[in-house]
Amino acid sequence: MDIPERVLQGDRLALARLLTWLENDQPRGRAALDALFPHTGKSHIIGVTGPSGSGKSSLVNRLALQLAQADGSQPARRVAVLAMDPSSPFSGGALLGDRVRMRDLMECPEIFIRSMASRGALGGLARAAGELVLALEAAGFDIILVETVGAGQSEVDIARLAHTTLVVEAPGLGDDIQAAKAGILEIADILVVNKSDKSGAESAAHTLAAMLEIGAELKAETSAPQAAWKVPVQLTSALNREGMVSLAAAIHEHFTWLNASGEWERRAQARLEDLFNRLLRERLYEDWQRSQPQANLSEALQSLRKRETSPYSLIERLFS
Ligand SMILES: Nc1nc2c(ncn2[C@@H]2O[C@H](COP(=O)(O)OP(=O)(O)OP(=O)(O)O)[C@@H](O)[C@H]2O)c(=O)[nH]1
Ligand SMILES: [Mg+2]
Repeated sequence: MDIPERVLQGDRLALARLLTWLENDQPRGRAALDALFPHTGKSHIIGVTGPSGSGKSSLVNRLALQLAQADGSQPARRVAVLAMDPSSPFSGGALLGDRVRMRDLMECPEIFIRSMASRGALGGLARAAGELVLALEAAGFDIILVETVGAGQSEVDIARLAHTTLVVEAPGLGDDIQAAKAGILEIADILVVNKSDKSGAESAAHTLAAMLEIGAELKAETSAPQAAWKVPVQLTSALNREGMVSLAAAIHEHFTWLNASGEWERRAQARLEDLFNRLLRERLYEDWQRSQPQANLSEALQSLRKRETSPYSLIERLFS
């Protein structure tokens, strides 16, 4: 049996191999994804972002377990976790902590975990994250949790990849206001204040709720009146496993809203178009680069370095 067929049947080794091909941008990965594409589009993609150290990995760990198990209103679900790993060959180590924390997930057969090197990636996501998510969709996971690198910047990319974006804050990081400035609150569908076991969590939650309120009023003034989603603020403690039932319920509510409002379809389309545009850009660039005599480019860059030609005129010249 070939890789796409095995992936469709839930073969985890085949899935792991496919993810590696995609991560390394191998042609056989693209060929497999080509075959799998009709089977994508059904998973609920949940992005988890927020400042470094707010507890994203710990929360994802607990949340995955919560979402995988059946509760009063929900059946058991198959959950995949895709975590961006910022560790460089020089600093190493970063993932090791996550691995230890994720150990209880490894023993849970409903949950699949994968980390992905995100060195040099912008916006908190690795370049091929979108392709890996497509492969996970084809593998039939009901829910895909994607944890970004905690840069504390505005990780808007994740909001374009996910149906539901969780922004995770925590008291004591001293950057609540910082985060709001960087526009990270704007991308939140659900705001999580983690480390509720620490002092200052409740007041941080109140401050953030007030900021969201102001943001929502401003938005209401500028955009068309529609069934707007009101961003809830959820207090959790990943450490003490508190607030997970309520967070899972908020996620389900957002899922219901996405479907009722037409946002599910709109976000799904935007995601596909993003992926298509990126692949198109890469392809055009590669083709163009291949068609250029090497001497042309080196010469052009030389005159750029000497500041004889501006980047603008250089591009005009190369295309004329
Ligand atoms: N007190 C307390 N500590 C927590 C909680 N959740 C996570 N932590 C601790 O906070 C630290 C950071 O947790 P991580 O889960 O690695 O945070 P992260 O946001 O994934 O960090 P990066 O991936 O480096 O951005 C660890 O020492 C955790 O044990 C919590 O609910 N309460
Ligand atoms: Mg982490």
